[in-house]
Amino acid sequence: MDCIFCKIAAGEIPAEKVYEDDHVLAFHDINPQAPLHVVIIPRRHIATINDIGEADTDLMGRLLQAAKAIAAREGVAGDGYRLVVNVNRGGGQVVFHIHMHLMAKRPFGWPAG
Ligand code: D5M
Repeated sequence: MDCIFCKIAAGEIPAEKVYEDDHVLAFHDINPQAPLHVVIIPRRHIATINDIGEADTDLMGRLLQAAKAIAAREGVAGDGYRLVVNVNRGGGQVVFHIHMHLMAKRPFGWPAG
């Protein structure tokens, strides 16, 4: 499968990892939109949030647990951070392997752009 995030998860493409466990991997975004911008992915390929099933409920929770751990480790939990999941092209998704963006260390407006 020609998926860049699968290749990162398989170690075939380098990434600046900040977190990993058996199910989840996180690395610095190659095109950061904030001073801290981390991409958090499930190791298993799922294209979009539209494709998750009941059996993926625990895995999706693990993405949030990883985000919490990374925020604490990076020292941004108290000040705050932005978590974003883009879904399909209309939602701004470019890489079709589910991922959560963790961004911090700058102000964030609302509604999101
Ligand atoms: O966001 C996809 C994100 O993935 C985008 O912010 C760039 C990032 N990206 C793409 N390729 C790489 C590699 N090789 N390393 C690190 N980050 C990467 P989306 O939500 O799909 O718009």
